[in-house]
Amino acid sequence: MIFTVLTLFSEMISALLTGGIVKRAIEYQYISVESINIRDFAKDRHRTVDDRPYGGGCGMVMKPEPVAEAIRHARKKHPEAYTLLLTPQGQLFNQGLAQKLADQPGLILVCGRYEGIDERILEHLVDDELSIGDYVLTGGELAAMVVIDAVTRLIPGTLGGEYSAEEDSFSTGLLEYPHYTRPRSFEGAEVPEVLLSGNHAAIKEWRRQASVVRTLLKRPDLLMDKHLSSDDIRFMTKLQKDLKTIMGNHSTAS
Ligand code: 6GU
Repeated sequence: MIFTVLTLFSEMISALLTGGIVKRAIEYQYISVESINIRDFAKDRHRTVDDRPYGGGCGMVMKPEPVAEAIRHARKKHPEAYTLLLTPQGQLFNQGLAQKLADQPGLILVCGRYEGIDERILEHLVDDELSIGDYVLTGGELAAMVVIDAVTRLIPGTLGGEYSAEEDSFSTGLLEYPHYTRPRSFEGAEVPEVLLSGNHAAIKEWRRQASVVRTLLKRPDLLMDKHLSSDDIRFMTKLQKDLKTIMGNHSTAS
């Protein structure tokens, strides 16, 4: 996967490449990350990249010419790549989208700054717009880093043999089960007995049920359109029954 980031702040992107899985993925050549400075495509003496908005109003707008030139340059180099503009107005990024992007041969990530980019860039030069959440950042660079990180770890091989992305929260549609390591007793809190049992079937069942309970408690919205197995349904029916019993014992009716 070739990531090409078009930005005014290449040094921000460099921070992502200095450690962890992304650094290793570059070393093993699963991915490459190149930053292109949009300012290098400004034509005037002052290398101007922004200007005042037509119609008035506060803030500056990124001029279309340098951005267009930068995108064309990147596309010429990587004709197969999918071009994304990072903007709070874009489609919300999630795990499903990360998976789709991971199947692309390359991504060109265009980072906006100031109040936004001239609208005409959007109409002709990008394939899609992406947002990483309903809040406003000062620029697209952090969003581009989020996309690079989430997509990289889905590329086969990047996580190393010891771990797979298949059990991730969101990949299964459920939150992940809780994890424990040594010591067995930590400040009075014990590791659940079943995890010490060596009974793999029981551990698998416990983890699945823990995932269901966590999702139910923390992110019930995820369960609304999730296909649950018959085991899950049976488990949830039992939970429902237990809850009813408990509630019955604490009835406020009388
Ligand atoms: Cl992609 N850009 C900016 N500037 N703000 C954001 C965002 C992107 N996603 C959420 N907020």
